[in-house]
Parts: sequence; structure tokens; C-alpha cells
Amino acid sequence: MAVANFSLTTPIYYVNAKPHLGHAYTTIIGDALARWHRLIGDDVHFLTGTDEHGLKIQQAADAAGMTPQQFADGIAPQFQQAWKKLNISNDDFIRTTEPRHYAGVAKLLQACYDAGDIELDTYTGLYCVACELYYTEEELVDGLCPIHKLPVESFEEENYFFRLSRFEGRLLDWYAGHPGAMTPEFRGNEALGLIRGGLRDFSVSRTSLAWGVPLPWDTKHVAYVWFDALTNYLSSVGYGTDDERFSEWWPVDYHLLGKDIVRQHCVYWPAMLMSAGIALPKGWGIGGWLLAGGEKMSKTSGNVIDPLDLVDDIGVDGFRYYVLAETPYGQDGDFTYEGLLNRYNSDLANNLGNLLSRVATVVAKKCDGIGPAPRADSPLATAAATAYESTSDGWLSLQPSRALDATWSLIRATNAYLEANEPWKTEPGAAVDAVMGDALEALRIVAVLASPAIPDTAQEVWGRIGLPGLVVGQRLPNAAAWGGYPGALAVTKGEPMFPRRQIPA
Ligand code: ME8
Repeated sequence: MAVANFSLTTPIYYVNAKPHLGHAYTTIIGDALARWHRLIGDDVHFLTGTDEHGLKIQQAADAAGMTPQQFADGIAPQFQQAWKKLNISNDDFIRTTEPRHYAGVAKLLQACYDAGDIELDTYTGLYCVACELYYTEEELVDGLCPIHKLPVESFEEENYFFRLSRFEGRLLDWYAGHPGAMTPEFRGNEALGLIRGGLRDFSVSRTSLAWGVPLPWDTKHVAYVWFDALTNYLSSVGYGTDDERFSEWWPVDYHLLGKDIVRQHCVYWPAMLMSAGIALPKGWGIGGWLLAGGEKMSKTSGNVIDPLDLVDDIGVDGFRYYVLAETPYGQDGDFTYEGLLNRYNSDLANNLGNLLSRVATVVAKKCDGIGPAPRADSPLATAAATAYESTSDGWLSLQPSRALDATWSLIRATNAYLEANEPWKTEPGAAVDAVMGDALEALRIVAVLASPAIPDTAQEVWGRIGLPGLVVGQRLPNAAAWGGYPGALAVTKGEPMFPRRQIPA
């Protein structure tokens, strides 16, 4: 199979405070998708990073009595460590304070300026510092920012403006020519609604703030934080520093983002790229919010849950599985601890953990601990083929919860197969060997298909059923073809993988 490039990005997170569950949510989805694409043989570039300029960071640094650079230097590694702990396989981590990023921002600003789409003007407006966005009076809710429910500040500045208003027709035409570029569709329609509602020019520079990238033609101004931040997607792959690398990795296949930053990603960003004559992204995945008690979890609202606490409690894979399986992509989900435990008990303890432990126990008792080979005409072969097809569809259409449900359908079918055949009640011999060989082969395929979501567990299953090497070294579709388990391998019982958890009263 030819190697294809597949690139995807998460938002780069503000360093005004440490990583929280909402950041982990988007990053885990990106990670699983990156891992699926590596399994199908793509050459993957998965990018995440931190957004370190702007008024919000300046204010946080002031409050901490530090320079913004010192402040960012303290928080950025916390994101890197959190992603390491969550087994995030990012290929790059960009910080907007890096020289390569400054080069990219300067180049993009200059390209839009040279195209005549950036012009000097005076602006008076209502600014939400938490959003780093201007609002009109009508957009406020009870006089407050509609997202953060915080008071806005009245600003008047001489700014350079990006003439977004010129791009309304071009953006609508482009999206009409690229149906399905934004996923899920209902979120894409919200973005189209923003464009149809009329576009206002936005300011792309600040003089009231020194913390940012200077405009190349007027260094009294620094770039507006969103112009700066969006450009990370280009600067990370060589825009402004390495043309060859840039042509290899741009345009990106998917920008993953939350519904709170659709305007910037699906309206501002493509217009900036059009202005500079740069190809548009191939896709956007727009996720919903993970709510805590019905409110968006955010640093600004103060209702944050630390993902690392949950990992200590339920394990990395327990947490990753919950994030991916619980809520259909694009919808809002309400995080509850009880929901996390329920998901863990039903899918990981009762289904996967139970299947593995049954298989290992029966192989120990009835097959001398040596896993038999599967039958070519096993009744489970069809379930495995269907599970693979639907798992693949789920990942490729950016629906992790559907992909996992499809993978789990093979676990459920295998448990049902064991219950129907009751090998634990049968005398050792050909009949037991046949059933156990089939179950081991199903577990092998499950390990491969589940590996993007729960990589450590998948590797553990792989090893316990006696297979050598790494699950991440497998390649689909071959690795899902029925009959790959060779038999005559030592099967290890091991500790229970996902012990059941009590739901607190
Ligand atoms: O907006 N539920 O950074 P940010 C789900 N720096 N996802 C959530 C979430 C929640 N409760 N809270 C945050 C920024 N997220 C800019 C981005 S990109 C060029 C610049 C996720 O730290 C979600 O993906 O506020 C959201 O879009 C992102 O974190 C915002 O993170």
C-alpha cells in the first residue's frame, strides 16, 4: 500500500492555567485518530501545542508577578507532561513563542498585507479578554460575553484590520464546493450561518500590548493573538522556514477544535489563507463541550476537573476509553464520575476484561496453557469482518464512539459464542481447542482494532495471548483478516485487567 500523508491538529491551548479535562478531551480524540491512521499505514503528523501570547496570558503573568515568557515557560511543560501521561502520540508540540512560529506569523501577515487585505483603521469595540474577541452590543447576553458570561471591556485602538467582509461570497462558494469539509454537519451549518449572517473586518494588531509577534512593516504593533495562534498550523510544518517540508504537509487533513472556536477556525482562518494564496484545510472536526454540572468546563469558569486525577483513579485507558466512547462526536456531554465508572464497568470490566480472563482461564485448564489455532470457517469470522468494516468507517468519519461500539460488537459476539459453547464444561480435546482458537483470534483482532483508543491495554492483551512484537507494528487491513493467530503460543492469565468498581452511593 502506498504511504499517504495524514496530518491533524488540536487547538493550541492557552497557557493561562494548567491542562484540564476539556483540553484532554480534544487531544485524546486527535490521538486516537492519529493512531488509527498509523495502523492503516499512513505517514502521520499529529500536532498540538500552546498559545502563549495575548492579553489573557499577559494578565495571568501580571497576576503571578512574572514576565509572560516566564509564566508560559512554567505552564507549557505541564501540557507536555499531561499529554505524556495520557499516552498522546503527538509528532510535534509547537509553542507560539518559538522562533519558527515568529517566522511563520511574519510571513503570513506580510502576504495578507501585500494582497491589500490588511489596512490601518481606528476601532472602538467591546472586548472579552477571556475569548480574546470583540463583540457587538447585540451579541452580548445581559451585557455579558455570551461564552464566558463575563463583563466585556470597551476598547478604542488604532489597529490594522483584516478585511474579512470581502470574503463572504468566496467563503460560501468554497464551502459549497467542499461539502462535508466540516464534521459533523450540524456544526458545519452553524459555521455557515456565521458567514451568511455577514462578516465584519477584524483587527489583527494591538499597540496596547507588547506581548506578541511584531508586524513586519510596523513594529509598534504586535499581531492579534488569534491571527498569531492560527498560524501555528502553518509554522509548525515549515511555513516561513522550510518550504519543502511545508509542501509535504500542507494542507492539513483535519483541524480538530471545540465549538467555542468555530468562528476563528472556519471563518477567519480560511479567509486569511485565501488572502495569502495558501490552500485551505481539507477538513475540520468540530467537537461539542464536555460540561460539568451543565456548564462548560473552563479555566475562566473555575469548574475544571484535572484529567490527571482521573487517570490516577481509573487508569489511562479507562479514562481514554470513556472520553472516546461516551459521547457522539460533536454533541455536548455531561461529565459525571458515576458515568465514568458505569462505562468502565460495562465495557471494560464486564466485556473486555471478562473475555480475556475467561479465555486465559479455559486455555490454562483445558489446553495446558497453550493457545490453539482458530478455524478457517469459524462462526466468529463474519462478526470480525463486520467489526473491522464498521470500526474503520467510524474512525474515518470521525465518530470514535461508533468505531468503538463496532469493535466492542466483536467482544460481545465472542463472549456470546463462549456462553453458547461452554468450553469450560467440555472435556479437553478438539472441540474445546476449536472454540478457544476462535476466541483467541477474535481477541487478537480486538487488540488491533482497539489499540488507537486503549494502546496499553491492547499491547497487554497481545502479549497475554502469546503474540510477539507490538500491536502498533500491525498494519490494517491485513491485521484484521481472520486467521492471523498462529496457535501453539503460551497464554498468560495475569492479574484481572479491569477490576470492577463500586459505584459510590
Ligand atoms: O481557545 N469541553 O485555547 P483554550 C470540550 N488558544 N473541549 C474543551 C473544553 C470543554 N469543556 N474546554 C476546552 C483556545 N476544550 C485558543 C485556541 S487554536 C489556533 C487557539 C478544548 O485553551 C476545545 O477543543 O481555551 C476548545 O476548542 C479548546 O480546548 C480551547 O482551548
